[in-house]
Amino acid sequence: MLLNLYTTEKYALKFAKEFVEEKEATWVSGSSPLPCNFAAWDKNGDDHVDLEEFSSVAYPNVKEGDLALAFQSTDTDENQQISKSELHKAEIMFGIC
Ligand SMILES: [Ca+2]
Ligand SMILES: [Ca+2]
Repeated sequence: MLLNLYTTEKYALKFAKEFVEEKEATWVSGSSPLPCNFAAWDKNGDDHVDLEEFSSVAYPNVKEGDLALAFQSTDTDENQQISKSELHKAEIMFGIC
Protein backbone atom coordinates (compact mmCIF):
# COMPACT_ATOMS: atom_id res chain seq x y z
CA MET A 1 0.00 0.00 0.00
CA LEU A 2 2.78 2.47 0.90
CA LEU A 3 4.60 1.97 -2.41
CA ASN A 4 1.39 2.86 -4.12
CA LEU A 5 1.05 5.97 -1.97
CA TYR A 6 4.57 7.18 -2.81
CA THR A 7 4.05 6.79 -6.54
CA THR A 8 1.06 9.10 -6.32
CA GLU A 9 3.06 11.71 -4.40
CA LYS A 10 4.03 13.89 -7.36
CA TYR A 11 0.48 13.91 -8.57
CA ALA A 12 -0.67 14.70 -5.07
CA LEU A 13 1.66 17.68 -4.70
CA LYS A 14 0.60 19.16 -8.00
CA PHE A 15 -3.10 18.77 -7.52
CA ALA A 16 -3.53 18.74 -3.75
CA LYS A 17 -5.07 22.18 -3.55
CA GLU A 18 -7.64 21.48 -6.23
CA PHE A 19 -8.45 18.15 -4.63
CA VAL A 20 -8.88 19.77 -1.24
CA GLU A 21 -11.48 22.08 -2.67
CA GLU A 22 -13.27 19.36 -4.62
CA LYS A 23 -13.04 16.50 -2.14
CA GLU A 24 -13.03 18.28 1.20
CA ALA A 25 -16.51 17.18 2.05
CA THR A 26 -15.87 13.54 1.19
CA TRP A 27 -12.48 12.96 2.80
CA VAL A 28 -13.60 12.04 6.25
CA SER A 29 -16.29 9.51 6.85
CA GLY A 30 -17.09 6.79 9.34
CA SER A 31 -18.71 6.80 12.72
CA SER A 32 -15.57 7.03 14.89
CA PRO A 33 -14.00 10.49 14.72
CA LEU A 34 -10.29 11.07 14.12
CA PRO A 35 -8.39 11.72 17.38
CA CYS A 36 -7.61 15.32 18.27
CA ASN A 37 -4.82 14.15 20.59
CA PHE A 38 -1.49 14.45 18.73
CA ALA A 39 0.02 11.56 20.70
CA ALA A 40 -2.59 9.27 19.19
CA TRP A 41 -1.12 10.04 15.75
CA ASP A 42 2.58 10.11 16.67
CA LYS A 43 3.00 6.41 17.38
CA ASN A 44 6.78 6.50 17.94
CA GLY A 45 6.77 9.73 19.94
CA ASP A 46 9.23 11.70 17.77
CA ASP A 47 6.92 14.76 17.71
CA HIS A 48 6.14 14.31 14.02
CA VAL A 49 3.61 12.22 12.14
CA ASP A 50 4.96 10.53 9.00
CA LEU A 51 2.87 9.13 6.18
CA GLU A 52 2.80 5.65 7.69
CA GLU A 53 1.61 6.91 11.08
CA PHE A 54 -0.86 9.25 9.43
CA SER A 55 -2.29 6.47 7.28
CA SER A 56 -2.62 4.02 10.16
CA VAL A 57 -4.77 6.50 12.11
CA ALA A 58 -6.66 8.24 9.32
CA TYR A 59 -7.67 5.03 7.54
CA PRO A 60 -10.49 4.09 7.07
CA ASN A 61 -11.98 7.50 7.93
CA VAL A 62 -9.94 8.78 5.00
CA LYS A 63 -10.24 6.42 2.05
CA GLU A 64 -7.08 4.56 1.05
CA GLY A 65 -6.84 6.38 -2.28
CA ASP A 66 -7.07 9.76 -0.54
CA LEU A 67 -4.49 9.18 2.22
CA ALA A 68 -1.49 10.59 0.32
CA LEU A 69 -3.48 13.65 -0.72
CA ALA A 70 -4.74 14.20 2.80
CA PHE A 71 -1.18 13.85 4.12
CA GLN A 72 0.26 16.30 1.61
CA SER A 73 -2.40 18.91 2.23
CA THR A 74 -1.88 18.60 5.99
CA ASP A 75 1.93 18.84 5.65
CA THR A 76 1.82 22.53 4.78
CA ASP A 77 5.63 23.08 4.86
CA GLU A 78 6.14 19.95 2.73
CA ASN A 79 8.87 18.37 4.87
CA GLN A 80 7.10 14.99 4.67
CA GLN A 81 6.22 15.12 8.35
CA ILE A 82 3.22 16.57 10.10
CA SER A 83 3.82 18.67 13.19
CA LYS A 84 1.32 19.20 15.97
CA SER A 85 0.36 22.65 14.69
CA GLU A 86 -0.02 21.35 11.13
CA LEU A 87 -2.32 18.57 12.33
CA HIS A 88 -4.51 20.95 14.29
CA LYS A 89 -4.87 23.21 11.25
CA ALA A 90 -5.64 20.31 8.90
CA GLU A 91 -8.71 20.18 6.71
CA ILE A 92 -9.44 16.66 7.88
CA MET A 93 -9.51 17.84 11.50
CA PHE A 94 -12.01 20.58 10.83
CA GLY A 95 -14.53 20.69 13.60
CA ILE A 96 -12.67 18.13 15.71
CA CYS A 97 -9.93 20.18 17.43
CA1 LIG B 1 6.30 9.84 14.60
CA1 LIG C 1 5.43 19.52 7.95
